[in-house]
Amino acid sequence: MGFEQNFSLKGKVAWITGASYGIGFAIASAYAQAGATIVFNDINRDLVNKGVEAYKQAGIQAHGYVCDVTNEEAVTALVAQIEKEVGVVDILVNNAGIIRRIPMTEMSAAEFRKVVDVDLNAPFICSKAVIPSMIKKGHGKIINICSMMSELGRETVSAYAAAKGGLKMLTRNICSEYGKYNIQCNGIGPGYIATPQTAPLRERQPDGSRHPFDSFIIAKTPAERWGETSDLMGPAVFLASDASNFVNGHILYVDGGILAYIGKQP
Ligand code: NAP
Ligand code: GCO
Repeated sequence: MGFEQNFSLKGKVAWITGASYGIGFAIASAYAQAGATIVFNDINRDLVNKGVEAYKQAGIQAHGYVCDVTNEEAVTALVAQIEKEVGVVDILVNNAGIIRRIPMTEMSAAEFRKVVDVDLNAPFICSKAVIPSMIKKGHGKIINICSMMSELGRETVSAYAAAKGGLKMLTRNICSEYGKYNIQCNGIGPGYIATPQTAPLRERQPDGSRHPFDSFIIAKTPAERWGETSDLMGPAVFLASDASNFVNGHILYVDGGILAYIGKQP
């Protein structure tokens, strides 16, 4: 077999959470092109149906399920259903996530908890649900979608940064606890990517000028551009494939160089 087989996902079942669109959809599309069978979930039937259609338009027969990833009972039942209807999950991507941009002193504890529930507790719940079968099968890949906020803070994103910082350490702990079973758990830390989640940060101003945050990110990024979801596809395939079998507990930042750069002088 050629060296490229190391990057093949043929014969693998990949579950990407919250993947009706956005980053999750792009990663799932890359996995399908690499040969994987795609399973995704989203929070309501309408989103799942739109996602199944979007995958179909891309030539992908994806298996879509309605599931709130914060609900442990529902996730446990979903994994059993996936194993029955599709197969054991070989690759889990904890992608589903939310953000609430609220100054900390104005944020309720309930709002803080909700963000942590989706962005940190859910990856724990989903990982816990798939690991036993990965152990039995003798291999597994778990990829957590972290963030610049796994390393940096900024105004108004206290809950999100706390959750994504915790997700970095959950990644390292799953690596530490399950590496002996040939399970690799790594993270992808996207920079600022053009998706619905960041649309408010890129809105054109009434005078047609760039949003101030948009200009700020361009100045902070050596690549001098926002990332596209397609920028994440290659790194995601690498971390899901045999090519990364000795990479564990690592957060691969796909950020155009933001974390390495002090920022363009005004
Ligand atoms: P997005 O466009 O907001 O998509 C997030 C997806 O997760 C949506 O389909 C959403 O469904 C789903 N979701 C939310 N809560 C859920 C729940 N409880 N159960 C199941 N699904 C749920 O976000 P994105 O920009 O693609 O980001 C995807 C991941 O990358 C997130 O973890 C985000 O934090 C992370 N990330 C994004 C960026 C960026 O710049 N965009 C950078 C770094 C990291 P609904 O539409 O119903 O909410
Ligand atoms: C924000 C953005 C970021 C990105 C991403 C950066 O408000 O600062 O939403 O948090 O989503 O996480 O890596």
